[in-house]
Amino acid sequence: MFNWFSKNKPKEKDERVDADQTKLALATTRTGFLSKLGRLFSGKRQINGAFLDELEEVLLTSDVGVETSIRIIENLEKRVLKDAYVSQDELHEMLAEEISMLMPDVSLPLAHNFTLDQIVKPYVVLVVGVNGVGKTTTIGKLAHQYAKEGKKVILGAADTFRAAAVEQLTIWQNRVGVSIVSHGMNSDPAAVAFDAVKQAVEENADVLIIDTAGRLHNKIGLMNELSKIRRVIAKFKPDAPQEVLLIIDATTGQNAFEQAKQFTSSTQVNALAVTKLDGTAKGGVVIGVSHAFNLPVKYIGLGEQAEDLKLFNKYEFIKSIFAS
Ligand SMILES: Nc1nc2c(ncn2[C@@H]2O[C@H](COP(=O)(O)OP(=O)(O)OP(=O)(O)O)[C@@H](O)[C@H]2O)c(=O)[nH]1
Ligand SMILES: [Mg+2]
Repeated sequence: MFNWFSKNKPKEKDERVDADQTKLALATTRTGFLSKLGRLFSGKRQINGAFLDELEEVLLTSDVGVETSIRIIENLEKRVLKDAYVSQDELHEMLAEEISMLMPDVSLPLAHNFTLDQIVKPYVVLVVGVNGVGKTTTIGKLAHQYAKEGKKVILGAADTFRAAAVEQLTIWQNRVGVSIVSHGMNSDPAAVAFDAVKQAVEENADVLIIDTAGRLHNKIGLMNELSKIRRVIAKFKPDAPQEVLLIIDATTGQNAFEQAKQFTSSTQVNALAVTKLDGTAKGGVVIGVSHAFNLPVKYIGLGEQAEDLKLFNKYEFIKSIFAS
């Protein structure tokens, strides 16, 4: 009856997912979540009101978020006969299935699997998020992956707010061996974006990844700047940016929800990357933000090195949370 894990097991191993590293990185999240769940059990337990209240508490304290926790509880209530007894394994199976259903999958126009064949070149990725979440680092890692696949990659240095931002992107550019379009600090970020798209088209690049500022003088200024960058890109290439990747930092927990709200309301985000999942207990935020904002998680960041960005795989992620 309960076989979510065996039913959803991927048929082929995908190196870009790296199940082992995901499992390792999520160890803290898993331990916290499972030990809290474990405390609800001894043998089998009756699914009654008291149990569901306690379960909701476990989900909330695991940073899954209010909306998603309530939905999971409601769905469980619907599928389990009133006052039936379930084992811990059965509960894990049910939760896994519910979580899986609540998280949207990646679909076009997002290029998945780094196979850009279905997409008109250049594939433009606009990377947004508040300061310090890992935008520039994620861009470096992403450029590394695409370059390794033999793709021609250009970076756009549209975070012109700080000198260090351009420098940091240039370091990554050199490290992973791709091109960059930069006008230096304090230049107009939209002009950088425009020139980057122009160059990507002229040079027939496969991928253009544009870095943006995480902090300006104020929040409204930042949102206006991102809108302007978008408009300017679309003027040159109407279907771009195909990917607006919002970076959230798993360690910020509940704050990530507020950030997602800000950015989704002003920049038409269509994908998520959740960084710093290595060593935080707050992995539940991946589930909550994805569900609450109906955004597919495309990548997870599991460390600071070029190899530490992984393609998100729902099955491996959920398995990493429940596998004891
Ligand atoms: N442990 C860990 N650290 C990460 C990860 N991703 C980024 N970092 C670190 O987070 C810090 C901030 O990363 P940046 O890439 O500079 O963040 P940013 O969003 O570009 O920041 P601003 O340019 O200030 O807006 C750096 O020290 C990164 O090495 C990750 O997945 N795991
Ligand atoms: Mg940056």
